[in-house]
Amino acid sequence: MKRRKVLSYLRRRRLDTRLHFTLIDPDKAGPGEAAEIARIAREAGTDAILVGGSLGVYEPRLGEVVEAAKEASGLPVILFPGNLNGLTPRADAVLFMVLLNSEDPYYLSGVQVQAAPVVAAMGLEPIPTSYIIVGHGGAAGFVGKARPIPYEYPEIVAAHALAGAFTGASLVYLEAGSGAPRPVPPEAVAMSRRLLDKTGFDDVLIVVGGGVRDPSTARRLAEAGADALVTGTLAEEDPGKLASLIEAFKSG
Ligand code: 1GP
Repeated sequence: MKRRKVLSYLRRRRLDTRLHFTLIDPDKAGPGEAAEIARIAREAGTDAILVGGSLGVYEPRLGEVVEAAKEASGLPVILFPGNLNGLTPRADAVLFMVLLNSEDPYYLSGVQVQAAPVVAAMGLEPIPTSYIIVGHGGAAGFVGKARPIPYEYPEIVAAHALAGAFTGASLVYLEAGSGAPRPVPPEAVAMSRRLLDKTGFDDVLIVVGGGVRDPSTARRLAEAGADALVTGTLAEEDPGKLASLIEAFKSG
């Protein structure tokens, strides 16, 4: 494994454009659907495919979904695991996450200790990621026993983002939860961006996801300073709408 190959790709690409990631949940899409979503997403301008979910992820189906998405898109496939069962050697990298506002030590250090030797043995590139659950939180928030940060407290989100960066994260992922009725507020993104830049952590990528379904929301998040947007539900339900969403985010 070449160290940090996928992270370097993301950082390099970010110099030219904001990034878009398409999330495929193997509990909802099999290899055939994954290939179709990945192909459309690639044409729509997505930069990488995330594969993962909170429940119902198992081998060999996970590996088959990863393989199908990779083949159809030619893009890096990055695992987005809810637990140890979300790992497969067939991916390029893994978001190696600490769920920063979990109340359960398992999601703060327990699962990482279990996963680290497996990630190493699989030859997966770990991308150090602080995962921060905001507002609704979705299944990820519930399963990860998070204490979601209320939508009304952008300064608490920003404090988490800083703490993530100061403890070594390359990515800070602000998550409202898949299918959330409200996305992460742009104010929370803007405040995180401001503090990261002010403290010299301007190379930390802010990833935002959960409940973003329309171009104007995507544009507001871009204007607030998000580096990457993750789209899952829309990609599964209405992939034809990805192109305008991605265009709005990247030009915002
Ligand atoms: C979920 O942030 C992602 O982890 C994507 O959310 O399914 O709402 O696009 P959506």
